Amino acid sequence: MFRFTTAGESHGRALLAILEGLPAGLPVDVEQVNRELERRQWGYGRGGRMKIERDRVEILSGVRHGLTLGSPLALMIENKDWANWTEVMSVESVDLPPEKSRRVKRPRPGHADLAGGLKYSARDLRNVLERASARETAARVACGALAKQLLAAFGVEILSHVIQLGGVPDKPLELAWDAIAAIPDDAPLRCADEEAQTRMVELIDEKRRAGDTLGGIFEVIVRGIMPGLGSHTAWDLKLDGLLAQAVMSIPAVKAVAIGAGAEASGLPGSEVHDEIAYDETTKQFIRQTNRAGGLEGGITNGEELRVRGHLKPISTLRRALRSVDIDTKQEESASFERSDITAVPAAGVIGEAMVALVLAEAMREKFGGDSLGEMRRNFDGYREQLRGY
Ligand code: EPS
Repeated sequence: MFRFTTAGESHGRALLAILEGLPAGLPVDVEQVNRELERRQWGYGRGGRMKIERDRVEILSGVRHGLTLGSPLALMIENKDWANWTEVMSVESVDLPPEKSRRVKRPRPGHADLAGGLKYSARDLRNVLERASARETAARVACGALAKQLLAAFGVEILSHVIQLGGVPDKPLELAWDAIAAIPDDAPLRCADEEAQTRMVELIDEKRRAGDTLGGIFEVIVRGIMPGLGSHTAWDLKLDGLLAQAVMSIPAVKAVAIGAGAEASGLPGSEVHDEIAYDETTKQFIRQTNRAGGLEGGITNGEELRVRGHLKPISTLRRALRSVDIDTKQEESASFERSDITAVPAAGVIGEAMVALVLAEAMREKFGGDSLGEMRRNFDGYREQLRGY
């Protein structure tokens, strides 16, 4: 079984993850995991916290001499900011005077604060926000980086880019793999259209001055994926459903689309479905278009996988929205300490990780094997089967 779980609070000591189900014998590149963590931290519009953190992973188990053992991997990413929060986030009980307790009692509209407070009977909303914080996604990105390493061993590559931010440009960008792959690492918003990116940066500056925040849309693209992952046979085996759940679970994502997504519902079938042809030389079925985003019937069809995540604006606003004090029940403005203005490029990197984890699970399910060699034999056998179809 391929699965992962994370633990850790935003201002606690560390983030932790356990990842199970990688086959034995997979080479592990720790620096590649660190590069993914760095990519997640990058992006114009992040707040003061990203100046404090320098995320790096420590692998505590499951790897020996650079190769996976087939046993669970335990991962740790320290929170540098913990040094400033040792008392507030102490595991042992401590008596802090009210001015030092940093208790949160004015829930932010849009954040988990109030819903979580009601559910867990938390009178200090910090007990909710510490775990609801998007900081947790650093642990997901570390697991996703390892999933990417497994996928790369089978020729699968994953990228992401920002296709709209705060409504700029009017229509989300539609770009080919090469244009997305050419985005330089230091592009402020991981956007391939320089003119649009400049306008996005200006908009972020404007909203920063106004104490406001912004959302947007990222797209994850996967190339080299084999047809036949996922299944049409049961609702919970459909790969589009599994991807939607994984991407929807990213903080602030309110809609997920595959391929042409929502736009397809407004068009006639003749303008939506990707006509099928056969290439005699490569002996492969081909498509001129990919509005299905690489998935038909919940099964990969061999075309590029394209998944979009639509983010609402960050819910912590400097110009705070109206809320209610949970003690006095009086109107107050929502609490604010510091915040990002936007985090759409970071969400794209998290999207890559979540998509990689879902695909790694689907690959493990289809090709099995306890070692990488055994998995590869199964994979090669299936590829032969496709050639003979
Ligand atoms: C977050 C609030 C900010 C973000 C944080 C997510 O942190 P802080 O409250 O410490 O200023 O920077 O994101 C991260 C720390 C991260 O690593 O992505 C929130 O409330 O969700």
